Amino acid sequence: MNDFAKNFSLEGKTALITGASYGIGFAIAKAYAEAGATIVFNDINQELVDRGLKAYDECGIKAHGYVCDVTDETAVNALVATVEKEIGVIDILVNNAGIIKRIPMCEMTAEQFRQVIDVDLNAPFIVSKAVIPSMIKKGHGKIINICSMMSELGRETVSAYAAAKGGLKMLTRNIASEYGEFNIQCNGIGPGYIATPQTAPLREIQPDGSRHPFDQFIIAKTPAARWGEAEDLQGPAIFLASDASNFVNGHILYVDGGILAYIGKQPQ
Ligand code: NAP
Ligand code: GCO
Repeated sequence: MNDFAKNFSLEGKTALITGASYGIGFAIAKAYAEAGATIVFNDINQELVDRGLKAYDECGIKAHGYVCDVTDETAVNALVATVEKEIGVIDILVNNAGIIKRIPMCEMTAEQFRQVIDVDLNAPFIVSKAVIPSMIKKGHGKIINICSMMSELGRETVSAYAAAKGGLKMLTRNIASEYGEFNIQCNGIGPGYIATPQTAPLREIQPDGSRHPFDQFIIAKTPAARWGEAEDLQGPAIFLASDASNFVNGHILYVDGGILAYIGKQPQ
């Protein structure tokens, strides 16, 4: 391997990717394994963890999977202690686990709003807080928060999600500010609209065989003229986990096919 390629290698690193049984987390973990990292992931129940373990195994990856609710601070601390004891200090954390509730704001209960904030914002705080002390002792660490278009933009029905992902952008900058001196880099990835189960309801084929109106809307809003695939996030995720990004801190890397750059199609 030449020096340039070595910069992007994750050989010898241990990576914890939350909620990574499938979807974006799985794609990122798969890339990390291919770059040499040992993969640790968690998910909310045993069924999902088993599904993830099977999927990693089919790719020839020996991943370590655990049941852990990222909103439960006691469970997260126990998970991190187990990983540190049995596998090693977590060098790379990807706060990927997330939920969305698409409900008009005035119809949303405060409890529903809190649930989204809890998983999408409080949990990255809890998991980051659990891994940072050992990163400081080890002398380095990478934290990557999976943000969103909704870290920058609003739209109907996603008030809680936008509030959480906007907050996650600022948590990212704050972790970078507070722990940068310990050689910890905390950055975000802001995926555009990615074809995963989370966005499946926005892509359903209509009873008359036509494409979902939201699907057509996203294609028109995206200069790349397509939905992203989870694999589109692999290169950026490797960059932010590797030595290649050692002086990149508090940055949100939007991987959106150009959505945030685009005012929209001009009227014909
Ligand atoms: P996904 O398909 O819904 O996967 C998220 C994973 O997190 C699921 O396995 C989910 O389990 C798990 N999870 C939920 N709550 C959890 C908890 N409390 N503890 C542990 N695990 C939990 O989502 P995705 O589309 O791959 O998205 C992954 C991340 O990217 C999310 O943070 C999402 O907001 C973000 N994102 C997605 C898109 C997109 O277009 N897809 C774009 C921008 C950002 P369940 O299956 O039980 O829910
Ligand atoms: C929605 C979508 C989005 C995406 C993504 C965009 O309903 O608007 O689910 O929020 O999942 O986060 O970056």
